[in-house]
Parts: sequence; structure tokens; C-alpha cells
Amino acid sequence: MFLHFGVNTFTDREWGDGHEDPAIFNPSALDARQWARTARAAGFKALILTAKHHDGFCLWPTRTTSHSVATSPFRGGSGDVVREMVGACQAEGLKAGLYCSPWDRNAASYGEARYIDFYIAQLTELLTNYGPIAEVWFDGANGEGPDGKHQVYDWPRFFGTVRRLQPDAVMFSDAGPDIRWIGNETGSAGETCWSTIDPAAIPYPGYDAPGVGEHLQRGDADGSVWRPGETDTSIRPGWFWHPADDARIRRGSTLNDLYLTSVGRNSKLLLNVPPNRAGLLSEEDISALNDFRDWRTNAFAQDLAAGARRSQRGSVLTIEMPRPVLFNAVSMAEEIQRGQAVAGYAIEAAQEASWRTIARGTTIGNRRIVRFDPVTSDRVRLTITEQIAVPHLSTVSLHAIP
Ligand code: FUL
Repeated sequence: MFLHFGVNTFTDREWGDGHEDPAIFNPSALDARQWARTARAAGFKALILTAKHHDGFCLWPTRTTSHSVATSPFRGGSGDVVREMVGACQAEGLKAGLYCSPWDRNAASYGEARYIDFYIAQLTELLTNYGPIAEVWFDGANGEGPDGKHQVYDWPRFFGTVRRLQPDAVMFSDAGPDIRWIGNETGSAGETCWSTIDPAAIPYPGYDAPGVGEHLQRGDADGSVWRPGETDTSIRPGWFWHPADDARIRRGSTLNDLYLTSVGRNSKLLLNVPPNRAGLLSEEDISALNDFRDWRTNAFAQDLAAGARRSQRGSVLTIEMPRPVLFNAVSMAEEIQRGQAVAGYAIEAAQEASWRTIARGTTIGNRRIVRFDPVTSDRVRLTITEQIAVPHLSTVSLHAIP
């Protein structure tokens, strides 16, 4: 779960300009345990908090600038949202991740070489004072600073700092180095989605050229680096909480479909659920998340082919069930620690005396969920029609998705 929270929450903006008065940051009932409890109950595994967004306001009492919680009324100026968030994750058994925007519209040094040291100092505080951080999220946005100044980022130094201080953390950006952006913010991984990519196609975060988004969506079967996709999108129209958006939350099938187009297409889902001005997740979002969890449980907790007889001959897996079942989806997974090998598959169901093709696709990877019109059958056949290496499937299960 992604949490966009900061001065924008109080100004009703998406991008603060850096001139916000820290006095406006005053969540009345902030409870990071509520974020973490909600996330865990809804099946999330980690929280990623915007420790600093483009406006430069720091949610932790940094020594690098006074533009932070330390000069705000929050907890009388002695608050630390990062510490509360990390503590809540530990208490609820979740991993903690941090977003710290390189683009900073407040820092006086932005646009000068010394800004790099300033940013490194911020990363260093975040990565040394809060225990293990599981993911560091780098935003490629590289806009103007005060007086329209432009900053050249030192990505090798940023990445190197994270590696040195938190060697187990994975780094996200459109150019990795560990996890890649999926190329859009609407929640859609490619129908074809490789975990490998050609690093030369996206040389640095924020790189923009025709076709980059599609490349990130699909990955590259011939790619030389392992850089699985992460689909970041918001449950609300914006990334930050806005009063007018309470009635415009993604819920029901709109939210459920997101699972199929992200997790179901070999990607991780990073769903943004922004805390409100109280410093809490809103009831509307919580109820949408709980419905989302119930739908996933109903859809996937049970494999309708659990007791079936499975036999494999070459690239064909046949599943024979004791009696016909009604299903509308197949979930498949490769043993991902051995890599990704499947480049084409076909699924058939026995109908009377013959086989009928019910789905065809390309990649599987860590998870592939295929949905189709409901079928009733007692025999299903999966054929790997194309592969780039020897495939090892760990799961093939049948489901009736509500
Ligand atoms: C973008 C930012 O500009 C948005 O405000 C948001 O943080 C999104 C996740 O990344 O680049």
C-alpha cells in the first residue's frame, strides 16, 4: 500500500510548490497503526510512505532543512511520521518502504551540485535511523526548482547510497535498478509481461522517449537484467487525499479488475490509499479495501481442481476432475526463482467429445490469471505453445471469480 501524505493533504493540491507554511501540517488524530491494521487486514504486505514529496516538506525531523514536521504543530513539533509508520509496520508484521522525491521545490540548493549532498543526507537519515527498509521508491519526476532551476540528478550515487546503507532493500524507479515502473499510472501491466528488460531502453529514471511506456509494460524476453514490474496506481483520482474525492473511490469490479491487470499479469500491485487530514485512512477507502479482500478470498482461496488427477506429457498438462466444475478463470505461476520461460500458452476444456480452446496468451511469470466466459467441464488441458527456456510451473488452478 502506497501512502501519499504531507502538506498537499492540507492544501488540497497534488503538487505543492514548496512555499507551504509548515503550520498547516496538523493531522488531528494521526494513527499509523490504523494504516497498518487496515493494510494487513486487507491482505497488503508492505506500506510505502511519501517521506518527502515534490514540495520538499519532510515527514521526519530531518537535520537537512527546517521545512519539516519539526516546525509544524504536529505533536508539538516533536512528531516523526516516518518513525510512527515504520513502528506500525513492525507491530503489524508488514514491511516498510519509503518514497523520498529527488525533485524538491523548497530546497534552496536545488539546481546546484550541492543539492546532491543535501539529498544524499536525507536518504542517509532515512536509511540509517529507522531500521530495515524493504523498498526505496524513486520518483523520476524532475521538474523546476525555486526560480525555475533545473537539477541534474546523480543516480549512481543515489542508488549506491541505498545499496550501501540497506543492502536488502529493493529500489524502484522507471529505470530500476531492482524493480521497474510498469509504464503507466492506470493500473495496467502488459498482456505480455516479462520480468526481464533491456536496461539500455531506459538509461535513467525519468527518461522519456516514444515507446518507453510500452516497453516498461511488456518488459523484454531478451532483456539482460531481471527487473520485475510494479504497478502503482491510486484508489482515488489523485495521489493525495482531497475532500471532493470521497465519493470517487475505485471500488467493486473496478478495484477487483485491477488485481487481474497487475498481479494477474506478472506484476506487483502498489495501491495508493492516502490518509486524510485527520491522519487516518477514510471509512470509504477501508470499506472498498475490505470488499476487495473478500472478493479475492472468494475468487482464489479455493482451487476447484484441488483433488484432480494431473498428468503431463511434453508441454501438455491435463487436469482430470472427478466431476464437472463451473469455472471462469485459470491461475498459473512459474517457479519464478528459476526464471521466466513461458512465451505462449493455450487452455482448452473438454466439451462432449472434443477439446475447445477457452484462452490463449503469452507470458505467465510469477502469476497469470486468465478470465473467460464461464465453462463447465471435467477436463482441462494447458499447452505451453512457446518457450524461451524449460518452463517449471508451480501452480495451475481453476476458479470461479464472482
Ligand atoms: C509521480 C508524482 O509526480 C506523483 O505526484 C506521484 O507521487 C506519483 C506516484 O509519481 O511521478
